[in-house]
Amino acid sequence: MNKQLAQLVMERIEILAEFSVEPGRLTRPSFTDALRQANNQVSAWMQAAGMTTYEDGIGNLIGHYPADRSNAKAFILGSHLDSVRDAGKYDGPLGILVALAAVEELHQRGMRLPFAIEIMAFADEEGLRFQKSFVGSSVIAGRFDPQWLALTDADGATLEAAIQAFGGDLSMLEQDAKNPVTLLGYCEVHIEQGPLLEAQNLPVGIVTAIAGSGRANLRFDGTAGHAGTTPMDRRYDALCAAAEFVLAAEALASSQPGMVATVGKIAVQPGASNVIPGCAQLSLDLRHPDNTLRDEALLQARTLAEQISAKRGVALEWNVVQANPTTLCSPKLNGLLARAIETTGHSVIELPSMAGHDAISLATITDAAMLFVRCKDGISHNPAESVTTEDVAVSIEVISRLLELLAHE
Ligand code: HGY
Ligand code: MN
Ligand code: MN
Repeated sequence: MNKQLAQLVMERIEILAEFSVEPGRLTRPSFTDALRQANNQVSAWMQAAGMTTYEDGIGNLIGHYPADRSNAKAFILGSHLDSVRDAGKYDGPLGILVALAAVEELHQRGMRLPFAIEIMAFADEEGLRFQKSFVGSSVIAGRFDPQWLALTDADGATLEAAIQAFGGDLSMLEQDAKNPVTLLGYCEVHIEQGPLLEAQNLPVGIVTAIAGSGRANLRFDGTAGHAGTTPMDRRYDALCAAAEFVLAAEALASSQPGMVATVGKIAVQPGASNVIPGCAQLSLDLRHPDNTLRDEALLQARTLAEQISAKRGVALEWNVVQANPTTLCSPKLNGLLARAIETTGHSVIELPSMAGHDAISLATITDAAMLFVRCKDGISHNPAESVTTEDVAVSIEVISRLLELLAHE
C-alpha cells in the first residue's frame, strides 16, 4: 500500500517539477504563474483525496480533511511549494505530497479521525523573490508584518502587487492567522538536505531543533571609472571591497565550530568589463544553533564590513533583513514520532536542522515537529537533490502511524 502511495508521490514530484518560470530547470518563485499551476494541481489532488480546499489571503493552499465529529481541533501537516533558483524537486513538495498520501490512505479506507487534518502548501518559504523567508507561514502564525508589503522584487514589483496579481486578498492577512486553541500541532516532512541520515544508513530521522539564521544585505559604493586609464592606486572598486568581505565572512564562520556563513548573491554596477565597479550589492546568510553566538557573529561581520569600507574608501550600507532565533521542536510530538518510527522497524535518530523551515513559524502557535527523509549525498538546493521511493514509503508509514497515535491520545 505505502509502496504504491510512495510511487504516486514520486510521480507527482515529477509533475510539480515541470511548473517553473525557467525552461529546463526548476525555479518557482512565490506568486508566479508557475506557483499558480502548482497550487491548482495540488488542490485537485487534495480534492480527489476527500479534502475541501481554499487559498488564504496570501495564497497558501489549504486542504481540509474533516474530523469524525464537529468542533474538533486540527492537526496541520505541510511544507512549501515555492523553490529556490535551479532547485531540487523535493525541497518543499515532498512534505506536502507525503502528507497527502497519508490522507489519501485514510480516505481510501473511509476513515476519519477525532481531529481534522489540514495540509498547508505554503506560498513563500524560500524568500527567493522578496528576500524574506517564511512569508506564507507567517500569515498562518499571525506574524506577517504589513511593512513587508512594500518589499520589491528584482523588477521593482511590490509584494503587495504580487499577492494581488496572484489572486490573494490583502484584507485577510490578519484574519488568516490560526487561533492556537483550535490546533493540535504541526508536523513537516522534509528532505534532510544534509548527510547525517545517509551516514547512519537510516531512511528517516526526527528533528530536535531548527538552527536560527541571520541575513543581511550589504552595499558597497565606490567610484565607477575607466578600466584602462585609472591607475591602481586611484581606485575605489566596490567589487574588490565585496570580494574582501566574502572571504572575511568565510574566515569568520570557519573559525567557530557549527557556524556557517554564505554570500549567495552579488550584483555589480554598472557591470561592464571595461568599467571599474562603482557599486556592489551582496547578501549574507549566517547560521548557528546558539542564538548568542550567532548574534555576536552577525555584529562581527558588520564590523569587518565597516573596516573594509574604511580601508578602501568605499561607502557601506548594512541592512539586517532577517533574524530568526533557534526553534526547538516539540518533545511531545517527537516522542510520538519516535514511537511511530519504531513501528516501522527502523532505529530512531534525532538530528538538528541547519536549514530553515515553515515549522519555525508554526512553532510560535502550536507544538511543531519535523521528520527528515534521507537525502542522496546530502545535496540540496541543487537539481541533483534526490530521495528514494523506499524512503518515501517509510515516511508515509511514519506519518500514518503518528496520526493514529494522536487519535488515541
Ligand atoms: O534557507 C533555508 O534554510 C531554507 O531552505 N529555506
Ligand atoms: Mn529550501
Ligand atoms: Mn524547504
